[in-house]
Amino acid sequence: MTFYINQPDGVFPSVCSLDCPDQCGLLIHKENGKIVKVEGDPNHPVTKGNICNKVRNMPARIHDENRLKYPMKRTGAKGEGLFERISWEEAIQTITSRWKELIDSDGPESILPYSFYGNMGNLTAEGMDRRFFHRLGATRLDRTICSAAGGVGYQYTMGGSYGIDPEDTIHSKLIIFWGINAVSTNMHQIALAQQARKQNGAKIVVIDVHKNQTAKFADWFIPIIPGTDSALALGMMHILYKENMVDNAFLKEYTVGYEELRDHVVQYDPETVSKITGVPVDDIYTLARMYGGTSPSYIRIGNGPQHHDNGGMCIRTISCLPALTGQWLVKGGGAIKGNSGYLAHDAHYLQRPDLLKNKKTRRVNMNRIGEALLALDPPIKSLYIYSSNPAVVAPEGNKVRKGLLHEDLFVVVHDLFLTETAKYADIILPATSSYENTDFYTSYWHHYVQIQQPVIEPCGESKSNVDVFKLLAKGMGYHESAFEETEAEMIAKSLDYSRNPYLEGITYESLVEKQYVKANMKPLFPGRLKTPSGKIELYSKVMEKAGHPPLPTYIPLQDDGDLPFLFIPAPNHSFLNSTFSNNEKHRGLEKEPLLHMNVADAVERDIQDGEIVRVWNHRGECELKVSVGENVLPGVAATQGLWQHLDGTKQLVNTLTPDRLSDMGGGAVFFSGRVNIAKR
Ligand SMILES: Nc1nc2c(c(=O)[nH]1)N[C@H]1C(S)=C(S)[C@@H](COP(=O)(O)OP(=O)(O)OC[C@H]3O[C@@H](n4cnc5c(=O)[nH]c(N)nc54)[C@H](O)[C@@H]3O)O[C@H]1N2
Ligand SMILES: Nc1nc2c(c(=O)[nH]1)N[C@H]1C(S)=C(S)[C@@H](COP(=O)(O)OP(=O)(O)OC[C@H]3O[C@@H](n4cnc5c(=O)[nH]c(N)nc54)[C@H](O)[C@@H]3O)O[C@H]1N2
Ligand code: SF4
Ligand SMILES: [Mo]
Repeated sequence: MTFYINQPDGVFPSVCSLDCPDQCGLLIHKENGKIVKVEGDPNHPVTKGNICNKVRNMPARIHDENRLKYPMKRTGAKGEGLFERISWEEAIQTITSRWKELIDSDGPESILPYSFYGNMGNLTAEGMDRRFFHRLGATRLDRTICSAAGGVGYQYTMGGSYGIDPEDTIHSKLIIFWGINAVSTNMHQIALAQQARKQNGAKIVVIDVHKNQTAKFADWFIPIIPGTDSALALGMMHILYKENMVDNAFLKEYTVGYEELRDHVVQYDPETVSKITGVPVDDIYTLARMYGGTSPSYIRIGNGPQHHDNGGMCIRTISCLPALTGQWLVKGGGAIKGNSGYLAHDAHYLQRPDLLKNKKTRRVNMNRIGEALLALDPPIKSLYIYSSNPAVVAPEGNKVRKGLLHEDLFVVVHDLFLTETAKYADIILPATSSYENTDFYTSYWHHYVQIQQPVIEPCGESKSNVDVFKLLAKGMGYHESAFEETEAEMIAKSLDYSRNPYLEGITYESLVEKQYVKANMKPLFPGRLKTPSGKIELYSKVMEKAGHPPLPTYIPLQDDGDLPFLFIPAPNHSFLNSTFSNNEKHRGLEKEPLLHMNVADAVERDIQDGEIVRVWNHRGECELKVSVGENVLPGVAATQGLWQHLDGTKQLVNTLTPDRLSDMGGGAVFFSGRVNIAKR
């Protein structure tokens, strides 16, 4: 396995580790032991040699002089950002002795891990770490910040994270990008759509609250009032039933509740839906008739609509549409919300929840991390943060940062950089980049499993998540063999998972040999879904039991006060969440965050294009440069990018976002907050 590392020069296959659906195949060019160029691997069947600009500029990040190179301990006041170098021995000794004391005095649940998918490698993101914290008996973290609400909503309809094969979407004749900024966030779906456009004359429709790059790529952009998408989908269903554009044979064979749904959607007539969504009545008819009359039609369901109070129900509702027109039986027809179900590996083996020994340890929802640090009783006394940057990405940012400053909280941060979060650490540990590790990757969009073998030596004294948790286990005196396994063993055993037939034949050896191996795909239909009925559940008894309306329904957003704007702080093109926002090169590409507002709102407030405005609510305040125009509807303010704090700037958008939980899955509601805007 040290094969690539041992060659100082060459070109080596790799995989992009970022939390991005495309999970590109890469070629890493190495000279004198350093990465000098990253390009797409033309042999990757889906990504085909094309990669985004942010990863083309990855060498600047990997060899950035600001990479953390050795462990450090805090020397100044909490949050001041003053640290001095220590050895790994001292770091591990400090952490484990503090944890042993805490376990004696307050119990293991006084310790909380906090992580997300800064590196999507399965061993890195949810392997040795989970084993370690299960063994310790720490408070458990519900990792809900990204797609929890939509995941649950989609599951109610479809039984799990199963959509169509994106490679089939070149056959589509209508492609709807619904609340996804795919030009920035799923660029190979755009490439496939472009191919469909060329070869089949496919029409591309974008439904969004912001006329962003994806909206500009569309043949038809439909602006919608935030949080109202389920009403639009229900209005489409109303017309599909009324005008006999539904596929009755499919509904009968493969769904439950299609008759109840027909009666239920009578109330969502286009006039009513237009008032809710802001979409003109004629456009609702045109969209429904286009959808009902075009085959294959494909909906790429994004993360935007589910980052709302009603996000779960919204995705549950949109995901009913392809069933109405029987599109699941057509190659290139159907939908993708996520596809992770196909590549599910043996999580029980990898994460070892049995090490908890049936202890019912408490759970903290990561979207409430600020609240948990400030108010949980008994309190959290130590927080171990890795592969995530909560001081920037978590909602109610002021609460989060106040919580991190607590004198009694012992904070450890493991990262590649001194992030906004790391500034609050008592101990900082340096992390390797994915190019320095062994791991395996399973895309949540395409159907390929991929392997990463280390290409370069670790930067300075940095260590992978797997290695750090092995050291911590040793320091804690844990002797289970789970903490001894090699990466190769862990990959092999995770993939040896007979409960998922799609993985059959995919082994560690086949990955080493081929780099990319496709799941054994077969179409979803004909077949049995993992819903209780085995069919698409247009009517869901499980939802009813959980207290939700059993049929798709429009539920308005929660009351967030009466400030005039709904605030939509989405990701941007050149960063990956907050990753890259601390790298010179990428900041330069992005220049600065803009706040888009409608010209009517700007005129009313005497705000000029290009000036810096104050954006605030009861949670906090930001200052952003305004872009006045028609990119958003009146009453909407959109910005992009999770910028780190720079001295003298107020650009931490999550200062303004609510930490309420969505209707399903305990998801985040980044886009359901209200703000006011005024001249500075
Ligand atoms: N370049 C880049 N790529 C990324 C990321 C990144 O930060 N940068 N992040 C990665 C991650 S972790 C994720 S989860 C994905 C997310 O990528 P996407 O699925 O694209 O999700 P978002 O960017 O959160 O939001 C998508 C769109 O939803 C719109 N939106 C907000 N509210 C509503 C609404 O109520 N209705 C409708 N119709 N639209 C709405 C926003 O304007 C935005 O254009 O991207 C991944 N890829
Ligand atoms: N306002 C607003 N907020 C949002 C969103 C939004 O749309 N709007 N999107 C949300 C979504 S969808 C998501 S997924 C979250 C993402 O939020 P995060 O999970 O915090 O993602 P990043 O900001 O990319 O931070 C990842 C961190 O992990 C570090 N890292 C990378 N690889 C490794 C490794 O191998 N080991 C260790 N120890 N560290 C590593 C990186 O250097 C980086 O600092 O943000 C959420 N926050
Ligand atoms: S961030 Fe996404 S598009 Fe860019 S290289 Fe990685 S997987 Fe590909
Ligand atoms: Mo995400």
